[in-house]
Amino acid sequence: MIMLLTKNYVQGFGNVQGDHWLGLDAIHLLTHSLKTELAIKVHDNGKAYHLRVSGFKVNDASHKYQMTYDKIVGGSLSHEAFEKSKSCYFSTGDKDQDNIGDLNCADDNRGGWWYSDCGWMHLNGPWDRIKRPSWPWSPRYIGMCVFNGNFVRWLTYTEMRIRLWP
Ligand SMILES: [Ca+2]
Repeated sequence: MIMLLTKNYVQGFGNVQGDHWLGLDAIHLLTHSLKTELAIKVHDNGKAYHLRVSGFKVNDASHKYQMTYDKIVGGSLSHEAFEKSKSCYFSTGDKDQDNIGDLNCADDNRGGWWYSDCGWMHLNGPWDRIKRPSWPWSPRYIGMCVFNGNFVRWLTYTEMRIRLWP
């Protein structure tokens, strides 16, 4: 498995026809001076779940690509899972900027994200569940997922879109 590093997440990777990450610098440019809406869509067992967020912003490199927003305005996906990432810095396998001192969540989850702690939401994880015995709340697997405090929703598809606030 490829471990994507900070430079990959900063510059972006993939292509828009398939797996794609726009890049933190580009996301910052799109969001820093305009009010935007972030729309998240995920699939779990063929069923789609959504989240709409107003005022989504990603700060620049000197602020560790900190993510903020005004509020979650709706959607069927766990609000709490996304709220955990508010004001968090972006962590990657080679840059631990999460709030867990003895663990790099991005390394443990095999994907970059605005982690507070390791277990609530990460949309850039592996597509396949990978066995990993160390998580207390999920003793068997890592992979793209959302946790709502009670159960883990394992994802087969994730999408994040940004547009001007309507
Ligand atoms: Ca850490």
